[in-house]
Amino acid sequence: MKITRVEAIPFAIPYRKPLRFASGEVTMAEHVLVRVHTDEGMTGVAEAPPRPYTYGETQGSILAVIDGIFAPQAVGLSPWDREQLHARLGRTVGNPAAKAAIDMAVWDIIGQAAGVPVTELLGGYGNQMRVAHMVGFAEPAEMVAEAGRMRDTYGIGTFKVKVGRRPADADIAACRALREALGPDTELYIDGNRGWTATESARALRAMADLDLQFAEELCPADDVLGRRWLVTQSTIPMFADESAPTPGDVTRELLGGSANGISIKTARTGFTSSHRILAQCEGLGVDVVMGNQVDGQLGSLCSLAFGAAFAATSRRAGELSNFLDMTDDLLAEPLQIRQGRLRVRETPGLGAAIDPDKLARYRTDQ
Ligand code: MUC
Ligand code: MG
Repeated sequence: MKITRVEAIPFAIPYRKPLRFASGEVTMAEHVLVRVHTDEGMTGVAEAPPRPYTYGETQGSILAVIDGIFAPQAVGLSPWDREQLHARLGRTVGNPAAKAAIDMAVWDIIGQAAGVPVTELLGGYGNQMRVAHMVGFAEPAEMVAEAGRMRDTYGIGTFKVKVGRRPADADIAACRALREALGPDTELYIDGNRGWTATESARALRAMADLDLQFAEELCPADDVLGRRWLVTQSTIPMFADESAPTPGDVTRELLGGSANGISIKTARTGFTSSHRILAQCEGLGVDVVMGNQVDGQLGSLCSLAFGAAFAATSRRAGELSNFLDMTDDLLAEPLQIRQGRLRVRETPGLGAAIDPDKLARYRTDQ
């Protein structure tokens, strides 16, 4: 079997309400659908969400790098030669979401060819994950109402609260209001998207010390090298690296440099191949992981779920799998359904991600 074509299709689906966080905001899912075709008629799919404020990629840059560099490197390879594909894509620096989408679409083909779900191919630990929902910036009462709606409608019991505003008091008040409204059994953690300095972060953590936060993600920039190390020594909760650790090398630097003691794994930026490497690194070092979300649509969330459910370490915590709930529509023919706070992987070979052709025709922006 040979790869014959790699298609990169831009699409735009509006959000019902924007998701706001310290490094940016998302109002429209302007993502890229990647379809990898083979000479045996099998097609693999994945999506690439551009996050310019995190990795510098835009929808246009993802299209250009796939059409101009990655597609020619992939065409002619067998989908099974994924390490060869990985090596070829790796010759170009950066472009994590573009590379990850091709990698995952190829794994989708491998699953279809083998007749097994990708989750089983990757590890086969389980078939479901608990879901964590991300609550963006708003007034505390609005954030409480959103979390309550997610709990009541979908049974979600874990929330990641976006922080990093200045002054920090708005975030401290929101976290306190969420803890008071949701009670002690709800799991809460925070993500600063580098909005604070290390000293602002330390002060905010002290003010929230009684809120039983599980961990804190990326409160200050990784380039504040000594400040971040100092913050880790101050903190009574684990400090997770997200956008500061998008490659295995960055993970090593953050962990061994003492700048983080947990890692967010995002298939949207490391696909299945590099996510697996990062997971093995973290397990070997005895470091906790969480399955993160790059504000993915349903296809991206299905990919995170397929990976997260495949391993014990990634299944332990709730995975961030619910950002798609805020989109007005999606491309998947069979929508994801969160029930009792959980998402189940599909039993179909590959990813089980059939694309609705009418929806794709409606939302693609290249025709
Ligand atoms: C997160 O965890 O930071 C926001 C920007 C991005 O790249 O991912 C999201 C969520
Ligand atoms: Mg984050």
